Amino acid sequence: MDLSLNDEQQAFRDLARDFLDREAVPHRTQWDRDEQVDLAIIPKMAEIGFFGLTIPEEYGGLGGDYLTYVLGMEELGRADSALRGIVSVSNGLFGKSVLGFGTEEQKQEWLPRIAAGTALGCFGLTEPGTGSDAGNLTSRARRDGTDYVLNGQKLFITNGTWADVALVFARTSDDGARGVTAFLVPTDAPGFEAREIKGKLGLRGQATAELFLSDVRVPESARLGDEGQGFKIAMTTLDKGRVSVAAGCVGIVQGCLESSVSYAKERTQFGRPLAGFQLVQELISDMSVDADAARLLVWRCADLIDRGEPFGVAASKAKLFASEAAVRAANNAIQVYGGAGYVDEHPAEKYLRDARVMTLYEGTSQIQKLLIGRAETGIAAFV
Ligand code: COS
Repeated sequence: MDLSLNDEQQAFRDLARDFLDREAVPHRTQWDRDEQVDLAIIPKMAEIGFFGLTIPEEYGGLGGDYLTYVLGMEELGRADSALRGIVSVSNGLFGKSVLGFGTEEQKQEWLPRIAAGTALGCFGLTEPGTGSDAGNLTSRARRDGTDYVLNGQKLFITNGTWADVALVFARTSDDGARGVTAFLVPTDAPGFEAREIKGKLGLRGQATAELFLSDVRVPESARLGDEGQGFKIAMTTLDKGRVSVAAGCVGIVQGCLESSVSYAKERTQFGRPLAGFQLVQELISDMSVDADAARLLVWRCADLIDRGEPFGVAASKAKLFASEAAVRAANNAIQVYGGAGYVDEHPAEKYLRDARVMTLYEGTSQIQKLLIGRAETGIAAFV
């Protein structure tokens, strides 16, 4: 595998970093305090191409390779994970599901708007009663003539209150994971309601919502894939989503490293810069190794995806390692900053609060370990 970036990949990474350093980094603390990013950044991010990464040019996207996508996610994670989440869910979880499983009409209807950032998508899988046990979801879709009528509740849905369209997974039969079907539900459909969840530990700038579906009627043409194919669609999409989360975590580790180095060189104690103390260098060295190791695991996934090879287990490894590394690095960054790191004037505490959910969502660390263990042994352990 060639680890050097080509000119286009390098140019996109530079463009993304430059843009985010100007448009996001100076505002992220205030957005976090406000519990909402300034939505004016969405069209600006779309102009850079964030929402069209991996969407083919024929649907208005950049049509870039997956390595370019993960470079973008890393830069977003370094700047503000709330922004990374908005993009990863709209372009990633929603867009990739439509691209992978949609009809030509569904692709034409949604992908150009997703790529342009004029529509946001969300991914309605998790429910109050089913997080890790996604195959057991209880939302229902009942056939009524040529329509489906959806009822149920979804929880922790990123973009939920901002989205124009929700990919909703609902049960069309009682056959476990095989009874789940996916639907593209416009969020202005009668009976659809989204309520924002406030008071999160991190990712405060993004809208995380609870969705309520009460007799929401959609036509058959809103069904994504076949009846009973929903769980596979969710799992296939989450495999890629986990790469995206992992890439964002690489950005968190990188951000922790850069800010810790800079603070440790500035701040003096006992008559010398913190950076001159061996125990501080140890903290920094651990971040540096974690950044490289996590990035290599993520780039391997991108390489497998770009070559059309299976990548699910590699994605679990990348997500497991990078998310745990992000928590470690952010915790160490606070240690470098000392008391100053406990206050949001410096980025370390936000990195820690944002990192914490990375070991939970899109499959907990425990679920990743089960998937890796299952692949190594060939035995599906009892979850
Ligand atoms: N890609 C494609 N198909 C997949 C798949 C994948 N990654 N993983 C599972 N499937 C298919 C299986 O092949 C199986 O198909 P068949 O019924 O045709 O054999 C079906 O889906 C059921 O798979 P499995 O038996 O492995 O399902 P389990 O109920 O054992 O669930 C876990 C496996 C627990 C690993 C799965 O539910 C999971 O990943 N949970 C975490 C969900 C999650 O990430 N939630 C957070 C969402 S935040 S947006």
